[in-house]
Amino acid sequence: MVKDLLFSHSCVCKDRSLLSDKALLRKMLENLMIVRKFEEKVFELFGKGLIHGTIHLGIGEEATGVGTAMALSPDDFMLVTHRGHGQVIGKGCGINGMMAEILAKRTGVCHGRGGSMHIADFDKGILGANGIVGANAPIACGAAMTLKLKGIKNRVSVAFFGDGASNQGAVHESMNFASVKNLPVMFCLINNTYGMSTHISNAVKETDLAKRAAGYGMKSFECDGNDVLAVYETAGKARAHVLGNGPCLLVEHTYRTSGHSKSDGNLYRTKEEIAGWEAVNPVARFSNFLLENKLFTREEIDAADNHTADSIDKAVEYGLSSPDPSPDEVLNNVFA
Ligand SMILES: Cc1ncc(C[n+]2csc(CCOP(=O)(O)OP(=O)(O)O)c2C)c(N)n1
Ligand SMILES: [Mg+2]
Repeated sequence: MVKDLLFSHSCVCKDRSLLSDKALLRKMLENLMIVRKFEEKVFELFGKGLIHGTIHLGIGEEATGVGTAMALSPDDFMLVTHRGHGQVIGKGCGINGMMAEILAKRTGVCHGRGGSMHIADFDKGILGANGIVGANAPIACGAAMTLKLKGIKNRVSVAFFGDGASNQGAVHESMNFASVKNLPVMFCLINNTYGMSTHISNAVKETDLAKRAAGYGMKSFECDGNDVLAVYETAGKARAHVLGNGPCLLVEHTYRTSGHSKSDGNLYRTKEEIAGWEAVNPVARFSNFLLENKLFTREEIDAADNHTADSIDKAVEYGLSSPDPSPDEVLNNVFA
């Protein structure tokens, strides 16, 4: 069912009342545009040798991070993936601090210590990203355990992880543990069908990953991860389920049109496959939906485009003009 929807050029909105919330729609549109432009800029800066370490871009997957994070409460905890720029921007992490972080500057959101793959912003409930795929899941359980032990009933802890990570033992153990202890964890599986160059069909016999939830006594939710409205609505339902009933698995189907990491010869997939998905990219799809349904005018879409381009330019200016961390501070904020 989800696969049929994936090649739609528009979006599906079941709760029509969302469509009268123009501020929400504008925020979704701007967040999608910001994530796309932010990552394109990071790619450019990387090519100029201005970024050290590595980067993982989620071009094509913008709706997963934005739609899910926007469906959360500001107080919810979130553990993000190595491909997490969109997830943290959706939760409200400022792009100036993110750009400075990626450029390893003192003004970065982690004081230049973490870079692209380790962005954390505790004030926004973002407990960090992880270079160990799948390690988010047990940490999300720990955060959920804190909520449970403190008797906090209106917050959830979200673990983002990929289809590749979903095969890690730690992820299976976390789903089992969360279920046994009835912890408020939303397991958010971003299924882009590849773990590096390995297609999902070469990694698991049963590729319908939502079925796994049953093995842990959990409910599963699924959505078209290239449709920001579908993601937002489904993540909202999943969150409500967690608050009322305990953990669940949410599977979001998407595709990264960018390479796996800083270098990727794309030898494991065809140009046609990539182009097919580029044609249904989440930013264009949502813009088209807003236009077709006369929710936004062409001028309003263009204004959002200009405004977001401007904010990216300012973030780059902020990052590049920020000071490097001082060698005297090298041991500050380092715990291990
Ligand atoms: C424990 C561990 N094993 C292997 C790696 C190397 N690695 C980095 S990203 C990645 C693929 C992860 O695939 P998936 O979870 O589907 O996320 P995606 O990259 O598709 O977003 C792998 C194997 C790692 N970082 N950590
Ligand atoms: Mg993957």
